[in-house]
Amino acid sequence: MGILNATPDSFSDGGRHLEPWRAIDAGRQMLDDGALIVDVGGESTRPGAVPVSPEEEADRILPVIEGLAGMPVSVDTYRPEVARQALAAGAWLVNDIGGLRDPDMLAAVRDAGAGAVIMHMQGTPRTMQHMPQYGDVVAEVRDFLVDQASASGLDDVLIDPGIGFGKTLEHNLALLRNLDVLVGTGLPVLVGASRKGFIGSLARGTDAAGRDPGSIAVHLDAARRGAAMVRVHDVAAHVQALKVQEALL
Ligand code: HH2
Repeated sequence: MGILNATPDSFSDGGRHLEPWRAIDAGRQMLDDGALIVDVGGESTRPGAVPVSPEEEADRILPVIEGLAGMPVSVDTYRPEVARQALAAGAWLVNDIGGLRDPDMLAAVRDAGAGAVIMHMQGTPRTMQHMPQYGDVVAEVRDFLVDQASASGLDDVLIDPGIGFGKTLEHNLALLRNLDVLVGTGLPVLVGASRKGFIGSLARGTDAAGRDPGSIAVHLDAARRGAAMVRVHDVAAHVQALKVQEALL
């Protein structure tokens, strides 16, 4: 899954794809490079991010989704009204960081006969990194994802532990080291670690632009442990790494 943020302030690609033609070109390039789907977002959800209005979010993403019509596109939104418009404009899948907790979001996905990514998040982007707390992070995340997937009644879902969404470094590592627990649910697992802060913490001081090597390391490991999909900024580098790994297994 290639990440395409039509935002001014995303932590890694903010501002690069704000004009629709740039975003459409970048999305086509990701598909050419081997992405299975392009994930179009119109609001940054990095820690501390301030929400934009639904109108602003829709204005940013709809021209991009329309420009990629007929191609595999998901929409990265937690707002049902934005999801409905994106699905009508041609998106195939809703990537909901809210984990389908909002009944209107579930209705939007159902009405369109679409699929969804159900992601786990503790708190909200504004506050989630203040003091995330769990008893057993792996079991709690698994139970939430399995419950949401089965309550949704949808045929086509992926589950995602939500790396960095209300999680400390130790929580992220526990989820990645124990990915078999999520894979063991039988639901396809998506992992999104691309350029995230915990990679900077492990490789001290590396800024977002320098975190692709660490991102590839995490995603290769996730694929070996059975992840069905990884959500990444640098599609070409990941496709190459995954192909080589596959040949070696
Ligand atoms: N991470 C981000 C956004 N959406 N969706 C899923 N399913 N999984 C993730 O891990 C995930 C996500 C945050 O990353 P990014 O889109 O690169 O940045 P920003 O939120 O600043 O736009």
